[in-house]
Amino acid sequence: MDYGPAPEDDAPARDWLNRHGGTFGHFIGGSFTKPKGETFETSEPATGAVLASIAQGDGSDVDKAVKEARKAQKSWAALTGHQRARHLYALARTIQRNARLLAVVESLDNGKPVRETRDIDVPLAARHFYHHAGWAQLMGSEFSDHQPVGVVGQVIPWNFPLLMLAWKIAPALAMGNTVVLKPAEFTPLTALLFAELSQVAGLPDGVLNIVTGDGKTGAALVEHDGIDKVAFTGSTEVGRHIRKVTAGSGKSLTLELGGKSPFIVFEDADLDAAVEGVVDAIWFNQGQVCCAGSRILVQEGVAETFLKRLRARMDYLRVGQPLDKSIDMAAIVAPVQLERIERMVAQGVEEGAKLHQPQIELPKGGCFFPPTLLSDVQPTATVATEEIFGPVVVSMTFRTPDEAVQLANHSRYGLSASVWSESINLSLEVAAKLEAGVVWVNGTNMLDAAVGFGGKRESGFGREGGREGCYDYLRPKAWAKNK
Ligand code: TAP
Repeated sequence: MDYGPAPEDDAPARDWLNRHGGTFGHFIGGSFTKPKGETFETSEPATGAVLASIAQGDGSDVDKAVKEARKAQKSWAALTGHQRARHLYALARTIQRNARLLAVVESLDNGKPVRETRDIDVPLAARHFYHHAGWAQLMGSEFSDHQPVGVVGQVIPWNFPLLMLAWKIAPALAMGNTVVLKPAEFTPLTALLFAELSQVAGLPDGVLNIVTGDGKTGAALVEHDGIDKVAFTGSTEVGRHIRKVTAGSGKSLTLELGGKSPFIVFEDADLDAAVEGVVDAIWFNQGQVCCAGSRILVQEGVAETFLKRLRARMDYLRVGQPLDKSIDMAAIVAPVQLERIERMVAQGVEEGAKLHQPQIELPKGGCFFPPTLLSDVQPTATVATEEIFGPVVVSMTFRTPDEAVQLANHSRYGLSASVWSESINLSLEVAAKLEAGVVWVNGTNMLDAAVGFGGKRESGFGREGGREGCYDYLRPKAWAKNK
């Protein structure tokens, strides 16, 4: 008999889908368009069942959305900071009021555990709007001599659909911009639900527009002449392409891209805490996290003990259905991503890595992959250099702090890093030398709306969160008056 908590009730989410007849158009100028033309299906990664049929946006849909955003921008920017703040507070509060519904829709569409959507994705999304309501009020003082960029085209990935939407929309709106956002093809539902909720919260028409579709829709948005800035989160490959096509266009650009973040364990570290750190670093959201600690670097003297404890811990991880509140990991977002993970793990083994996967039964019929450790990996191996974006961590050893730094920085990415040691001096000394936008000491995945998050090198540029993130949605303007 299973004495675990009852699974989360999915009836309200199913009701919401049914209210829309299982079909969604774009959200343009404050209402949903009638879906016409091409559509695609979004399904549950955990079962393969279809959830809804979604409009595939083309150039003319993007054009309409950009025009609505342009129409709304002047009056949105003309509001006082205080008035805009009230709208952001209303959005935050509306997210909180609908937290359960958002959490379940997100878990169904993305496949991630409802424990995470309920306790992390949704609360952090609300927090982002609350935090940026504060910045909106400071528009006239803190950001004097700056103006809104204008109309922003935003393209987001599937790994944190609602949270990435919040990271994009909250600072853009707070700083007086209007938005056209394209969610990922695999996970459009919470963006559409959020759009509906924005009407409940009283957001003026045209301030937020959502155009659904695949990469072609994203490309049409990025290349549209009517937008003033592109804010993109996704893979380095697509980011590189976007940088090329926007070059010379006058559009501002921020890119939040991939990562291959080091997780450095020194021999004086609290090893049990570090083992729990790995669980959070790589098995949270099935490792589909840009800042996942996917490369363990462990000091030689403790490597054997540490990896033994990690393997033992892995045996207690539970993989199950997203709405089961007792599980640690649920589904991978889509078959194509699952195949990529399987292929890369096979390649890792071919290249000489030692494979450990706990003997656990995976649910049938969906996209599931077990927690995986590849040890004895060479620093140049494909699995040590390429982002896997799945529940797979590789491990290597080092002898000295200098060697740890060298190994950690042996990457084309530079998003995050995590250092585990009981010596604050050693931790800070190493942290200063790491090529990363954010470094965590004795912790991992510590994100806050008040702190600018972003990368260097091929992890992109620009920041999301905090004061720095606001500046990315503004343009400086110098004023001079002749006597
Ligand atoms: P991508 O394949 O790059 O897709 C990201 C978004 O771009 C999707 O909405 C995608 O549409 C769209 N897109 C694809 N081709 C495009 C084009 N030519 N022009 C404009 N838009 C285009 O990434 P993904 O697989 O969804 O997400 C995983 C990646 O995102 C990983 O590399 C991860 O590290 C990165 N990521 C980074 C961060 C930060 S903050 N640095 C956070 C989360 C994720 P479709 O999905 O509909 O094809």
